[in-house]
Amino acid sequence: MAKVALITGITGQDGSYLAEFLLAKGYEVHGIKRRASLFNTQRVDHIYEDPHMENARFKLHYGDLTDSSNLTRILKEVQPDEVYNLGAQSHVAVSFESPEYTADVDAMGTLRLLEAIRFLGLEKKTRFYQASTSELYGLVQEIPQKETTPFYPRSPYAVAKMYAYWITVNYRESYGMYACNGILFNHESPRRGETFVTRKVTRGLSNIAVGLEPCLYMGNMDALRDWGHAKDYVEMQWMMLQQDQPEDFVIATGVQYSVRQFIEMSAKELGVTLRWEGTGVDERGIVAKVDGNNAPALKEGDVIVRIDPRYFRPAEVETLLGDPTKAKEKLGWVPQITLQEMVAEMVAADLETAKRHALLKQHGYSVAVSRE
Ligand code: NDP
Ligand code: GDR
Repeated sequence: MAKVALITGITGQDGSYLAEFLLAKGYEVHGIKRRASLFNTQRVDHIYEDPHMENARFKLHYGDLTDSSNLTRILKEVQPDEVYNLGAQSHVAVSFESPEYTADVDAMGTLRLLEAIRFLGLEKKTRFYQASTSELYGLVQEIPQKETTPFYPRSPYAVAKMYAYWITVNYRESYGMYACNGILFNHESPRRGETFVTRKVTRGLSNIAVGLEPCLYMGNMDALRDWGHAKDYVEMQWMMLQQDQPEDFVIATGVQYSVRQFIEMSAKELGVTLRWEGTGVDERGIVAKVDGNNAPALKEGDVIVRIDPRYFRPAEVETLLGDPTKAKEKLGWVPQITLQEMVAEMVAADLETAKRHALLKQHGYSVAVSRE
């Protein structure tokens, strides 16, 4: 019998990679998608199976983490062996704008799922993965951060995720559930949401390179992050549910770069050298010197990155660096994709899209480019 998995957040970056991974392992994969006025399944359309087909192994259910009756109904119907709770309002800056909603989805949503599993008497059958985050470390108390490092959340998102972390531990300890937290550091890919910093940079620079946008507006360029590839990280989400005992793990690369360095790596990939002229809000920004052939619309001296205080956060997480020793030793984990390879993949994908949009624009079609 094929194992059955239920993924919340299946339409997101991680949900799509995890669904692919589980299907390849022979699982029957169920996902919860939100009702939206436009199609929101682009990231999983390539693995979509017609529900009219007999033996379809990929099934989507309408649902929402704010609705416990609906979660209970789906769990009852699916009877999953494994639940991956990836659904969340996952944008840190947005959580300052919508703190109550973020808490409802990210904190209470986790409780609703755990309680539904218990209510249905599935607590001994269903294994539970919680998408915890390096944002829990916030104002860091130790460098690098590991499983025992104290938390100090710095945003409504991180505070909500802290509740989700502890309620997962609590259900494990109270009811003997196989429930665990993956404390994942930032992970990216060409499927990353467009407003997270890496994707904003690769997409923005690609648009500038083909003349669709004049300039990229950024926030804190000095923030330091430990960036890995989402494809590597979803494998670890699965690994955590295959152990004899449930435990929490840090997943990270152990290497740190600044936002500024990420911009420089992306520009190099596009064939553009960058030079700073000042670093303050009103100063000139990052100036391009064109080397390669990929940047036809750029002229030497063009300012392509400016600072916009709108993107500063009320409280910032300045530095994150993970220590993945436990995952390496117990799960045998070694990340496969380097940051350099990931930047190349993201730039190539965004440049192709930018070129397609530029062509449409040339032929009189309107294309919306910058959306924050
Ligand atoms: P995304 O933002 O790409 O995906 C989030 C998913 O959650 C989407 O499918 C979204 O649906 C869904 N969702 C949002 N609100 C609700 C709701 N009310 N009910 C049900 N589903 C909802 O995130 P990632 O894939 O990058 O991250 C996956 C998880 O891992 C998240 O919980 C995130 O907080 C956490 N995380 C991510 C890290 C990263 O670097 N990527 C690092 C550490 C933790 P829709 O498509 O309709 O918006
Ligand atoms: P983060 O990711 O907040 O770490 O949360 P994000 O990519 O949004 O920001 C990383 C750092 O870059 C700085 N920054 C900017 N960020 C954005 N989005 N836009 C900008 O213009 C910009 N300029 C500078 C930020 O201030 C920050 O320091 C992500 C999410 O996926 C969470 O869900 C997840 O839990 C954590 O990673 C680990």
